[in-house]
Amino acid sequence: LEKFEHILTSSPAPGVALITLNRPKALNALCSPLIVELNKALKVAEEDDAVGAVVVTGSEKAFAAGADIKEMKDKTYDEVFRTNFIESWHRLYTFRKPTIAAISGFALGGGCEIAMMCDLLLASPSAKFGQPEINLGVIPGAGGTQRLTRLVGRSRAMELILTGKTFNAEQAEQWGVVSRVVREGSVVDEAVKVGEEIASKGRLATMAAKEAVNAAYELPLSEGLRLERKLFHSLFATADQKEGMSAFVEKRKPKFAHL
Ligand code: CO8
Repeated sequence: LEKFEHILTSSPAPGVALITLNRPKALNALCSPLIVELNKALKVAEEDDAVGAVVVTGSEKAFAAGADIKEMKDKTYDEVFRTNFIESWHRLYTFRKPTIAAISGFALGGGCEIAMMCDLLLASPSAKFGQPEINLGVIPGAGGTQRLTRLVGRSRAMELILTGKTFNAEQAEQWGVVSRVVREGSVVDEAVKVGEEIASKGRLATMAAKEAVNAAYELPLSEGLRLERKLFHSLFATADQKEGMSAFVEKRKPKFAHL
């Protein structure tokens, strides 16, 4: 595994890659070099057949307290436009295997946006979410106005984004931003457990499922249903479909190919 400066990578369980944001002194503020490293780690995980799911986490105190304000402070319009600033963050969303965010502490601004790019979010009771960009004279730039709105609805998203106020883990669960709040101190273990379970399924099926569910946020219903059916049909070309269905009929556990 490659050595990085701003992130840590490990394989805590079979089929699971764990990426830990690791700039403790800056509460994991997302500077450009960190995003470059994150994208490199994702590329490795995408190409590694042994990886079936990726967990992204931060520290107990902060998942990530946003884009690096010190780095952004003096940027000009010319520069952010020319370099398409923030565009490269999107790599996490186009990553093709399932991703799980394990969130403790602050998930603010770009931190909240990075979490929402993951397919499934688990939170500690301590997790604190928000899009405080309005307090800095800007707006969310990595999907906050779009993803948060789709998750929590327009009026609630407007209140959060226009006032910059934060919301807690319980609210995040109630509103459907996270799938579960878990016991304090257990969020990474829980996320790794879910990742391990996902990685034990057929790889092509989990990738197809991810693609189909995320398409529900991109496509009109008739097109989404068509894509789902096409992906469903395509899975009949896989050994995992034969194995999965034979195992059911033979009353045994399936042994999927890419383990
Ligand atoms: N960027 C840079 N440094 C940060 C950030 C950040 N986002 N957040 C915290 N830090 C640093 C602090 O500056 C401090 O460093 P130092 O010790 O050198 O002063 C260190 O981390 C510890 O922070 P605090 O002392 O502030 O810790 P507290 O526990 O008192 O407070 C908070 C924690 C409440 C999280 C506080 O740090 C805070 O409000 N942080 C900023 C949160 C924020 O506004 N985030 C949004 C940033 S903007 C953004 O993400 C936009 C994304 C898309 C941009 C698109 C632009 C085109």
